Amino acid sequence: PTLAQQPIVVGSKTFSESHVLAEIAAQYLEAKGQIVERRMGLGGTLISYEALVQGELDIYPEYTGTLTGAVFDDPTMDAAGLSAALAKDDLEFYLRLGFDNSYAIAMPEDLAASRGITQISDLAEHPELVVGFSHEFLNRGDGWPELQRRYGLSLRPKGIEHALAYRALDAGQLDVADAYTTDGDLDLYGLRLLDDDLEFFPTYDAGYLIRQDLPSNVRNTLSELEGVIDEPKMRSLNRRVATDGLSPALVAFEFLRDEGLVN
Ligand code: PBE
Repeated sequence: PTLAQQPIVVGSKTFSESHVLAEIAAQYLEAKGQIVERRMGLGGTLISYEALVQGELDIYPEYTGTLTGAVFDDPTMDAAGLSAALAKDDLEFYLRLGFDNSYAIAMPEDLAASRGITQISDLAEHPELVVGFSHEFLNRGDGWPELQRRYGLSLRPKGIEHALAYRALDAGQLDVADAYTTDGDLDLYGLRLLDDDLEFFPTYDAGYLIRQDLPSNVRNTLSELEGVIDEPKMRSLNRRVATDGLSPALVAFEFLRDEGLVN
């Protein structure tokens, strides 16, 4: 065998895109002869990041804006600053998969139209709106506390499991929620994504965050996944989980097969 046989531990955060991307890495490495252990659905960003630092994980999918905003609390950090900050923890944002998955603020289209709301700053005049945000968004450096400050909003958001947010908007239980821009079921619900007119949200390029001590043959194998997923592709993979009810492992398997990455 050309690859080291020490197991490589691949993990994910709790939402389905993270799970699909982790499965893509895990199954691709396995197809090349690498033994892999899985720790999927570990927790939120900080738990996953810490697990990587502690060596409980070797690889998990992460996003540039999440690292600068939520882990390092410095949204102004550039690519070089991010590499340096990660290197201090013996980590590396190893490769970009080819898409951006940002937070966005979503409202039902007809509600937004009837109140004349097109951009986030318009929310300042609508304190009556019922707002639900995903738990992590409520507390992150690139989330609600800073968004509220930047836009001067006086809304009172409550926490909601992200997987339930679109249905709650659809059922009229919520007026406003945070969306993830590559969510597969986003299009189904007739939502308006409000323009981020003060350019609050950073870019969230997706990629694999790895430990620097990852063996070079594993790195080389992983590097073959650079740029393989664009935004429409990621949305369609997420739709397979959210709408078709397939497991992230099956969606990852079919992706690798259909792209000719494994046979
Ligand atoms: N995101 C959008 C979040 C969840 C989806 C990429 C900014 C994150 O995991 O950081």
